[in-house]
Amino acid sequence: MKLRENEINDHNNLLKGSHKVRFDFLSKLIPESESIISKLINFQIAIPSWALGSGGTRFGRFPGGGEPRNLEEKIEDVGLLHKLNCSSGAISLHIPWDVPKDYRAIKNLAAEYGLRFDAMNSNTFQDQEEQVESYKFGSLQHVNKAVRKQAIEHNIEVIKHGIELGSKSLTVWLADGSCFPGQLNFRKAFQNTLESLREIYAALPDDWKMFVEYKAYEPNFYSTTVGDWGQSLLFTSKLGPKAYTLVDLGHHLPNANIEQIVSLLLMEGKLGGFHFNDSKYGDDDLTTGSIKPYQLFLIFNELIDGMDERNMNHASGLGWMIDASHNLKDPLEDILQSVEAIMIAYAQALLIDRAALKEAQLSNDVTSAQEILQNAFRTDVRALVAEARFRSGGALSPLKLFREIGVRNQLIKERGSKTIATGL
Ligand code: RM4
Ligand code: MN
Ligand code: MN
Repeated sequence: MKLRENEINDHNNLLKGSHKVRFDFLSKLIPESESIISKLINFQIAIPSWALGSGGTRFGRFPGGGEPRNLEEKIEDVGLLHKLNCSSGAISLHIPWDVPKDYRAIKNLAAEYGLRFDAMNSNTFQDQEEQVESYKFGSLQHVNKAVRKQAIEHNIEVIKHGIELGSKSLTVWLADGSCFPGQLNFRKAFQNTLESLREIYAALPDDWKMFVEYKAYEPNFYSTTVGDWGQSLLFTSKLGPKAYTLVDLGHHLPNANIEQIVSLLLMEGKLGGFHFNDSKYGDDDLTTGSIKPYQLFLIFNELIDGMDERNMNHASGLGWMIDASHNLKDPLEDILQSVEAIMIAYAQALLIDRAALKEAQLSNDVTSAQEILQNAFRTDVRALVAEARFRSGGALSPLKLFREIGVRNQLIKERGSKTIATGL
């Protein structure tokens, strides 16, 4: 379904008055509000094609109906989100869940919605029907060369799809690891993986990046071959300048200091991409900002600090993506909430008085350092985020409009109540 222009206008006209009161108040308080708004307008977050249907757990799945049945409908859904919030101008595809049949038609469709293709994702964590070798005991790490070869070829295939669509990066997330002590020779697994990644790296076009995503555990529960940022950094450093580490917020052991990881990876010029979500325990893939919004803000603090230090463009310097998949909420509402939380954390981090923070750090004024950060975090910047969206032609309240016009019911009418999107 497509939104009609007047639906956004009518909605905005109703909310404009109260928005203006809040925005005028805030812009008086924040002298740099115009520059923050222009940064917010430029900031785009890619939507993963596998988050548009209801996510399942290993115990069950409760599809909500109207899920996209194919790649075209997935693009349509992201197009709808982008129309509402003007901040989701990219889609990230997972192969083979989303193999494009007609590149030109898919590219045209995406362009119609103002979308570009973000990182391509390979999948060597599941066996496909037509596949000869099994990934049960790993893919790029596998003891059997034929399995490694198949996984390498799959990744090269994914790059080829990406080239056709205009993507510029490949994300490799491996489920490889072991479930029991003694199952794996750690060094051999690392070396096999490195050798395989090198072959994939060799197939990358010059203007592409490879993101190596780490994850502490699951589906393997004793060891993961790319288990943390240190292991990922080891791989990406050995691979070369086009290889970067990707941080997925849910892929750490409990209480890991993710902001410190981000800071050091940026310092080394090796942070490449980001998967936003939130978690209480593990890779919970909950809505971004729903559990630990302060952590999200602290991460953005380090991102801005580290990117500014290297003169990186906030919008294009890293690959920004949501990687969440929900089994209770409407997946589109969930993504709207995630995008909003990311924009809020970004805006708040832009508010930080960096000169004063530096001063406080140099004089070991711990109290002031905390005050400076928390002053920014406790500022309600929602009117700034809404203003940025409004100026781009989006809805003042995307979620409200989504419900007012009954998007889910319309999608169910169009697609049926029993549709199931490819993905997890
Ligand atoms: C993994 C990881 C990857 C994602 C898959 C579906 O846990 O987060 O980024 O591609 O899930
Ligand atoms: Mn991820
Ligand atoms: Mn994950």
